[in-house]
Amino acid sequence: MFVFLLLLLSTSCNQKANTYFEKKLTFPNFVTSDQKVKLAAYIVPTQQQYEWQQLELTAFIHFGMNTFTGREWGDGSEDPALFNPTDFNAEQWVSILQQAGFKMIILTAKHHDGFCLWPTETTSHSVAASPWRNGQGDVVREVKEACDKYEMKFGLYLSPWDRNAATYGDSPKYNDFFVRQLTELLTQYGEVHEVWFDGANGEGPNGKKQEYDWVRFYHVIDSLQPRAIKANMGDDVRWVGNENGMGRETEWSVTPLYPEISESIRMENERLKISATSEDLGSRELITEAKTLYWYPSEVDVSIRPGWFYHPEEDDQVKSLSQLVDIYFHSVGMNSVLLLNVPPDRRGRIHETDVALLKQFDHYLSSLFENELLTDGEFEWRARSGASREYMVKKAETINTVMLQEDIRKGQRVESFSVEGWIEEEWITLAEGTTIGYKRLLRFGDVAPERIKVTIQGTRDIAHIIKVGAYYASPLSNNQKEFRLNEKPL
Ligand code: FUL
Repeated sequence: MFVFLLLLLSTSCNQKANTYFEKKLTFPNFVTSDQKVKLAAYIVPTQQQYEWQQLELTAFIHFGMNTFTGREWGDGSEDPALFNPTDFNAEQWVSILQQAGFKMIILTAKHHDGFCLWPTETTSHSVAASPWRNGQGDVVREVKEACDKYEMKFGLYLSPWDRNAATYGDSPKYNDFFVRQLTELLTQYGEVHEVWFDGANGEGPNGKKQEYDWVRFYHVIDSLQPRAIKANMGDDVRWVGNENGMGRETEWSVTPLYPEISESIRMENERLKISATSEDLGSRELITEAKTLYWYPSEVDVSIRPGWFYHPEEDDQVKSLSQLVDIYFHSVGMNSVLLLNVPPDRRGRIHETDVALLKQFDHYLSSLFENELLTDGEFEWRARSGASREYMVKKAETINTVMLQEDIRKGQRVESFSVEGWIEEEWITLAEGTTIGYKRLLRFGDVAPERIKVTIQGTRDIAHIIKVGAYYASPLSNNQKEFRLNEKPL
């Protein structure tokens, strides 16, 4: 690898260098700060991470014991007899989400209460002990079969924190138990495209804290489902840092952040003062301090309702179309994948209100982006710092939205850019930004320029811009319900 590094470092900006580092690069000791920044531009996603990024819209399904108890976090003492959907229909979930443009579904196979949605052999606290389908049901299987039928990808959320398991807190024993659960899920249901671990870690019944064996969990996934993306506490996809649907203005997929699966990584994150919620995860200053960089892109998880689980009293608090569209612009439009939670109700169906909203959401986005208003934004532009390029707007068309995309297979490089419009014989700034990455969407007031000009003001090496688009987004009423959590974007 050192030979590649030397070659790359000796290649000046105007020569073609095509040495890339997939997912991870540890710097040798001799590199300068500038060289580190240049090397960061050559870190690229794995094929699986690249395919995952292109999904753009993925759906979370929180369904389980909490659906029937009305809670968000069960304590594990719930009677399995409570789990009894009256009209369970996984095909309804999958078909609705597929028609709304979602490409993957991630199901909570087990939440913190420990109740398993599949008939596991590891515990009696599962659907097998419930009255649903006379104890013969398997939610995981029905969802997976529906996903296969509708050509949707399928992912699993398996909570490491388990408030029912007697061994929780007895670290080696619980880790064995968790590995058995993981093994069942990864061997009995065909291909699993994403495994989502959250980091919640509570006390065990005996007061002991559970030490998860993350390295072993990763190994189990890598050996049983080598193509699966490991998310959140996994090392392929990181949590954006909030649950409001808000990505960062500056969102780097190349970062020194790594999930804290060992003491040495915990110490390195501490040395760099970074965590999933940090505002800066990829600046030049941070790269200069870093020893290792990763391709570790962001996933924005947010619920369509106030809670993650369905509660009938929240039927009138489903997000509005304008809130959902804002979330789309702040997630997919900010170099992230959106993971939108749509929790089925006690019947085991997605509620009519949510269905109607998903249809409107799809309709809005399709009509927005199907109508491309530039004539010539579809070819690769290799841009150096300071380079500009003009694009023709279709005659007499009004625009208020711009899309920019880098070819991330050649790294994420752009640090700052601007978009101007030629209006009444002068260039007017329409939008400015920092990172682009896989996709950047910008909104501005209605204008009808003859052409637009994109300037790449700063880039870490030649930027590969593969798409510039312009669109007209029809106005959405702002007079809608407030966000439940209205913290500012990071
Ligand atoms: C969190 C959990 O505690 C919530 O209940 C929910 O599942 C969310 C997606 O992750 O860590």
